[in-house]
Amino acid sequence: MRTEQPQVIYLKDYQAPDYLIDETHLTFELFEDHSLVHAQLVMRRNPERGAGLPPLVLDGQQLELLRAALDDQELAPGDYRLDDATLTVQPSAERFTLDTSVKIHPERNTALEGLYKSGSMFCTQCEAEGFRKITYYLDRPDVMSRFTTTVIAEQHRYPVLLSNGNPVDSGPADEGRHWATWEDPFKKPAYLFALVAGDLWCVEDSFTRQSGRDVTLRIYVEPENIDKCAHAMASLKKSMRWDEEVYGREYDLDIFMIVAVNDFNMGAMENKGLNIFNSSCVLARAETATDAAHQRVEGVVAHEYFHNWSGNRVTCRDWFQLSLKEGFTVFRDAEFSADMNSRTVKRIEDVAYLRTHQFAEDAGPMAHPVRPDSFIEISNFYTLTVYEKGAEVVGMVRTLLGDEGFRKGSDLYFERHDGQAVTTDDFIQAMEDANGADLTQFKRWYSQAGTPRLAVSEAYDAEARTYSLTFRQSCPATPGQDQKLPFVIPVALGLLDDQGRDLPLQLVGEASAPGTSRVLAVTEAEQTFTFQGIDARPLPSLLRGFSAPVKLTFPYDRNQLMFLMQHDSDGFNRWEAGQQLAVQVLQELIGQHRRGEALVLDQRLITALASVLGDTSLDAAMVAEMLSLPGEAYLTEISEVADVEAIHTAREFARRQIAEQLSDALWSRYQAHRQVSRSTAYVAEAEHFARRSLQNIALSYLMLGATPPALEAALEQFDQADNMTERLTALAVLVNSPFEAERAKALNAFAEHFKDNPLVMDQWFSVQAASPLPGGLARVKALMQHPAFTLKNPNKVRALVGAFAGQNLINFHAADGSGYRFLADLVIELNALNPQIASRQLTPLTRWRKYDAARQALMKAELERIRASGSLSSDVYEVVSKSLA
Ligand code: B3K
Ligand code: ZN
Repeated sequence: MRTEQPQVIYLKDYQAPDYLIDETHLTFELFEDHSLVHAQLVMRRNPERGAGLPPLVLDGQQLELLRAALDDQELAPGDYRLDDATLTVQPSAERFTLDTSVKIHPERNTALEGLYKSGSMFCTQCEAEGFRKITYYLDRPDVMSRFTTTVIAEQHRYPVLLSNGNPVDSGPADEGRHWATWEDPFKKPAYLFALVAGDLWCVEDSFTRQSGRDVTLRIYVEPENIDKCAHAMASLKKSMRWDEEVYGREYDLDIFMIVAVNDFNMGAMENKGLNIFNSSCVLARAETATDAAHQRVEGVVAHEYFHNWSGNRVTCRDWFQLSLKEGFTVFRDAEFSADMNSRTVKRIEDVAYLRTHQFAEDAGPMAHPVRPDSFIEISNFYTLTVYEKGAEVVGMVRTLLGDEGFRKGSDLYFERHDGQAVTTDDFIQAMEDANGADLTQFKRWYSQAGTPRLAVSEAYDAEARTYSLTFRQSCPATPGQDQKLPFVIPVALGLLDDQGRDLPLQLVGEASAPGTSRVLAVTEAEQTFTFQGIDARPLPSLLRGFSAPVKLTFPYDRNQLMFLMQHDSDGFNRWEAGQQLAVQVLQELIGQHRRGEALVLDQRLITALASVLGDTSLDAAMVAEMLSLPGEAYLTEISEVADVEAIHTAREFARRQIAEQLSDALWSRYQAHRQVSRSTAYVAEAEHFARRSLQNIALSYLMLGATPPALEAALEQFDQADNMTERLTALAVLVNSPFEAERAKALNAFAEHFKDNPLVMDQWFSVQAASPLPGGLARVKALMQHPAFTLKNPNKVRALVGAFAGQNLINFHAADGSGYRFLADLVIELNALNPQIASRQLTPLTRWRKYDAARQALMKAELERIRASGSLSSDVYEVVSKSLA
């Protein structure tokens, strides 16, 4: 907590460290009311920083210093300087050993950063700057050291003692205690340090590497969860194989461990050899986890595992380079998921998420480049821009260089920088060097914030048989960046003839057509490409596979969009055409509502969806995606000023129309799929996900009619389903229905059955918090009193508060400002408990510029109230002050 103006840290001020730490020897003595940390650091002057011995300034926060010694000489208080963030000592030789002992209080640590307790277990979270809450250190990623760690704790309470690397030795100690020593042979920055002590069971398996050596794999969980680890273990083995096959990357230790903890600020953490996971990203079995949860477990296990190379073996020089590891690793895990499941569906999900949430971030007060140039609190920069847009940037590099060129580049990158802490420039340099390419202009994607617009127009010349596309790019101003230079925008495209066939694409001046789908690199503010040999005006299919994170516009009419929906050879663009059609139709309805007119739905949307629904040759998951109308949050993002009520009313109206008019087709799809579900055991694989997703979206539509048969179907599915995917959707449709008695009964039955499973109770909270029925805030407030709810558990906060403010737009944006007041109160309370979670929950209020004047005033007033509420964490301070700037 601080009250004075916090410091801004700039990339341009980066300097290499004055000292290096070759070896780090740690001993932890864990007790119930405190813990002791003894550190021995074998250090030397950094030769890069020249001669002389400047003072050594170590990071350290919330530590009680018990002793310090330099080369075995005890230091007296006059020999060092101590403040609330640093310990300064004066070395007298180029090489020296520093010993410190500190007392800390993991048992009181509610921020869940550093060493803390989750339930009865000790665990750590050090990224980005949590290690300084464990011991005095050079807590920066360019200081890499070899660690040995000894943990001493009571044997009975903490039979399992873990740290990074390989186990070296263990044994009993006095007073019912025991110890274990771990040694990590790879040097690493402190943010990758981990320690776990607890009463844990583990599932063990092994993996044989390409080179033939076996790795032991262990997943540690609390005993009651031992039956929920199989999916994560299978995912881990698939990830290990995939990284060998696709990137040539082998695992490097003899053991790889995952530990599941209930109290965790994010999804998981890639600590070397000892990944610590939010239990929501490990535990999965049919009865308790949805298909989405299964896919998330697979994706997060892969993500953290892939970090072993993209993040750990090659790490970041400083935190401005965060996307070096995160963007690249998200790109890698998305490709893995695409290979394991349906590639097109994975792309649709990722793009829908990016366009809804990252585009909103890029248009708001916290907008920043993929490589930010300044921050106050680095925890605030684990953003959609660094992660998801960062992944898009890596994806564009691959699109521009081709698969083979990209692999050559990644091989060079890993080989050249193994064991180093590097920058995004180094990544691009390796890509350039391996391919003889020049990506100088491309690098603007790392330095310029904001979502580029790309307006496309066409011209057909019948006589010359040429067809031209003109691209005009621009990028709106973002905080600190008024003017932007042109980006390199790879546009994958095709041209369709009147039968929907792809035409050969031969640019004027080319001797032949390289193919029927190709990538044009738009590099100028305005640029025209002309194709030759085009016999009739074609229909362009632009930005196939969403080849760049831009807002592309082309003046399609609705008939053309329907044509693309049916014929585009690119599956992603078929979906995209459907979304654009739906957006046009919904915007028309929004206009009608605002003008007080009766709502009239363009029947072409029904026709288009009818043909999708009737096409049994289409992948069921694609049908489900195409039946999903753009969400309220996306409609908000693309509005100049979002009219919350109009958006909600228009979308609900369209959904009801679809439900009514396509009722027969929805019923027949629903029944056929439910029948298969009834007679098939649960399998966590793509084609089963697909079947259940279509079944569930059909049920959601059917239940809008609130007819007795729909109610009966929902109740049957709720009672009889053998898996959470079907049961939870049935619960959700009941919760959103007018059938009060059945709703209450289902909620009670569900809570009674799953009361001992916190992750399932999170789902129970979320379904209710997201319900658009009137009275949302009162329901959320009542649920906060439920015995299963606590503000101390981040999953609970996300399940209830996050779902309400992020997904229940009609209730959260209540015109009286009650939703805003509630959120601000909560942020003020969380600020003292867990600053990272407090700051995350603030996001919806930062979007105030999107709303009408009355709501803007209410939202700003709440931000101001938070600002004035007293001692703000740097996390909350940064977001509030930038939002009000
Ligand atoms: N690297 C961690 C994120 C740490 C966040 C710290 N506030 C998880 C991940 O991206 O894999
Ligand atoms: Zn990551």
